[in-house]
Amino acid sequence: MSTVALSLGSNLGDRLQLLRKAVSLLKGAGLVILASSDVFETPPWGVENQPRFLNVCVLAETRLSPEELLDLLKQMEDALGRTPEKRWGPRIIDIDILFCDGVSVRSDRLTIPHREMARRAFVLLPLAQVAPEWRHPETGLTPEDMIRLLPPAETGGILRVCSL
Ligand code: A4P
Ligand code: MG
Repeated sequence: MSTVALSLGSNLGDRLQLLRKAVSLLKGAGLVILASSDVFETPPWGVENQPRFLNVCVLAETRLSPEELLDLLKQMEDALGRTPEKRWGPRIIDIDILFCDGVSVRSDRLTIPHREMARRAFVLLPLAQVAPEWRHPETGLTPEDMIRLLPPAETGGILRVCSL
């Protein structure tokens, strides 16, 4: 069994319903959810001219390898109706693998820990709720440490909306 952290985001359609549906699909596929963060509404990062996102993190246990987990997440995104979109553009659902135990993976398809996580408050705030003790295997930093290193503007405008 591995412990994995996933980041889920949506900024199109019924965003809260889509996040809840995605988590129930994860359970249906055999992942055991250990913890879910609150739902945060976050300003769009990367491409600013698009609707605000809802973001959550879940901590889960799985027997899947990181590659099998990625395949499952892609299938789930398709099942929820995701269509190809531009980089960092609007999407009905996006599910990324943040970490998988203390493992580092770097292949054409997969980078674990997620390559952008340290720059993204919309990932780190929910992650700090579900995995406060986790340390990035390359930097040794916890989610809170990474949040403290962000420019203050990055954490502005993020609102806790509700529990998942
Ligand atoms: N990939 C590599 N590593 C991973 C990983 N750890 N987890 C590859 C998941 N996928 C990983 O991803 C592209 C490819 O990355 C995958 O096929 C996989 O092989 P994708 O989900 O198909 O495309 P994408 O999500 O559009 O990737 P992109 O362009 O990197 O977007 P991001 O980085 O996911 O950013 N602002 C806020 N506030 N909240 C958000 O949730 N999300 C994005 C999307 C932009 N701005 C946002 C948010
Ligand atoms: Mg993705």
